[in-house]
This record gives sequence, structure tokens and C-alpha cells, in this order.
Amino acid sequence: MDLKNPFQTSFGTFSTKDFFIVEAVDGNGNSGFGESVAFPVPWYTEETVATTEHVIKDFLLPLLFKKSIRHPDEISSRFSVIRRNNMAKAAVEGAVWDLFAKRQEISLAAALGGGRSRIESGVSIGIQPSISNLLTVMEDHLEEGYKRIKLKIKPGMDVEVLREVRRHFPDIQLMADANSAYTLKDIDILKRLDEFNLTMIEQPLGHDDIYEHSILQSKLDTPICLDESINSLTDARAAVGLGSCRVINLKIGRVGGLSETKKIHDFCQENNIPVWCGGMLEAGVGRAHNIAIASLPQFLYPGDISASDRYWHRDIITPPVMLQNGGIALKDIPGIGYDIDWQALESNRIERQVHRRL
Ligand code: OSB
Ligand code: MG
Repeated sequence: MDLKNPFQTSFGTFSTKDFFIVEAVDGNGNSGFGESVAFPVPWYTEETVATTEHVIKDFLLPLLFKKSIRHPDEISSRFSVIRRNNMAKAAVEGAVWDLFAKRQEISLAAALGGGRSRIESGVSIGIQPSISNLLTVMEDHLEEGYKRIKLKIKPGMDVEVLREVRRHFPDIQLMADANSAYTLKDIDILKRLDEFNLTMIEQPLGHDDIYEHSILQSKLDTPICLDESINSLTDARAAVGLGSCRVINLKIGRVGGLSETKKIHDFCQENNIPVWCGGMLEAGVGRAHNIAIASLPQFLYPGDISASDRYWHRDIITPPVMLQNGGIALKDIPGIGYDIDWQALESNRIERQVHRRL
């Protein structure tokens, strides 16, 4: 699907999003939907669209089809014999969670234990060609009502950019995401970011590091939020135990599905660590899953869960996700709360496969 606005990261620019929609079908006319979030290149984690397809087809579906399940929580333990490949696991598990909620005739949010009737929305802005472009884009999003803005930073595009941004918008909820662009050698630059009153700084150091973030956090006033480093409950325990972060960004795909996301959420709740829901430039199905999980109580900051029209000319769900007063209303209908816009989905679809339980 073509993105409305290309998204530039420290790795490169994305103009399209390639993904699978997984549809889980039972024998009684019910369908659940999940969405894969890996990119075509392994810049964010090691997974890609191609590895997702391979792992789902050759390993996960045969395991899932082996014997029946009573509850979607059983899937993550069934899948645990396959190491990592979390985004592949989450796409399949998500479809089964939606199917489960629909069969129970409850919303996915309710099935997950979420209680809110609305969630707060933030927006993540990719790297812009110039500071003046950035200020214009920010102004537009603030006018639309978004509750906080996240900027991508990297060495050479940090202190000055943030100073300009703060000069124009002194009071907004602002944060910065480095996507691992710094090392501990950059500590002096990172300490200078303390003056900008950022709600948090996301993933400044290595994508696979937990230890060095603990050193950095002890020297910064700004809370560190970990994204790439947290791939499981085990990682979350290590990060919280070492003091490597004060906030965690949860992404369903990165941690291997909704059941694991819920476990990390519960652990963070017990340990007073706020979480919020990150984004992967999802289309409507993945976005609906994010909305559902963000209705759990420890999601204490606005997520990177923006409206459909921030990303797409026409989303693959109907109605599209709408922003209302800077947030998104949860729907009290069974499952993910949105229908597939089949016409939109089919106009973007390049391949369809059917896999059956034997
Ligand atoms: O680091 O949070 C990130 C997009 C793709 C991969 C990683 C990240 C992001 C975003 C955008 O920041 C979130 C979104 O709007 O979906
Ligand atoms: Mg991030």
C-alpha cells in the first residue's frame, strides 16, 4: 500500500508498506484478522516480509494446526519452540485473538482485559528535509488535535532541531526517538537534551543493548523509553531490574503477540513502569489491534496510534480509524471493532494463499 507521506528514518525512506493480512476462519462462518508488521528490509529488527511468510507457512501454521486450542494464550507457548520471529508469530496469534473475541461476542479490548472507552493519540514524525518543513508538519498535526509529538533524531539532527522546535512549541508534550543512532560516546550530546523537557527519549543506544542504557539512564534526567531492546517479558525484567529505562514502548509484533504484550503490561503495572503503544505504520487491521491493547490500564501515555488518514488515502478497514478530540473511541462490538473494506484490500492484494488444518 502506498503511504500518503513517505516516512524517513535513520535507515532510509519508506514510500510503501508491504504486509500480510492473516484471516483465521472457523467452521461456523467466523473470521478473525491479524496483520504482519515487518518491513521488506531488516532495519528495525531482523525480520522481513519474506521471513514472516516463510516462518508462518513452514513452521507456525503446522504447529497451530497440530491440535486444537481452548484459548489464544496457548498459542505463544505452542510457538515458543520456534525461536524469535516475533512478528510472524504475532500476525497469526492476532488473527486467532480476533476470532476468539468474535466467538465470545465481546470486543478484542474486553477479551484482553481493557476497560477504557477511548485512548489518547500521538503522532510520530519521520525525519523532515528541513526544520521549517518539520515545524509546518508539527503545526498541522497539533491543529488536528494530536496530544503529543514524537520526532526522530540522529547525530547532527538533535540539539539544534529540538531547540527550534521548543522555541515554537514551548509547552507541547514532546519526545524524541533515536532508533539506536547513538553510542555511549555521545553522552555529552544526550545530556544536553535534558534542557528540552522531553517526556522521554526513545531507544538512544544499541538495538540489542540493555546494560549501556542503564549507565546512560543514571546520568540523564530525561526518562529513557526502550523500544527495539524489549522483545519479551525477559527483556522487560532485565531492563527494569537494571534501571535501563523508566518507560517501555510496547509493540505487539516486536514482542511476539498480544499474550506476551499483556504479560509485559502486567509486569510493568506491578513495577510502576508506564507503557505506551508504539506503531509500525500499520494498515487498519494492525491499527485496530493497537487500539484494543492500548485500552489496558498501564498504557499511560498517548500511543503512536494515529488516524487512518495520517497514513492512507483509503484504509483497508471500514470505517477508517478517526481522531476525535485527540483520541480514538473504542467500539463495543465483537472483535477488532472494524470491518474489512474488501474492495480496498483486494485492490492492493498481490497474492492470496489458503492453508488448511488437516
Ligand atoms: O521506532 O517507533 C519506531 C515506524 C516504523 C518502525 C519503527 C518506528 C516507527 C515509528 C512510527 O516511529 C510509528 C507509527 O506512526 O506507526
Ligand atoms: Mg521507536
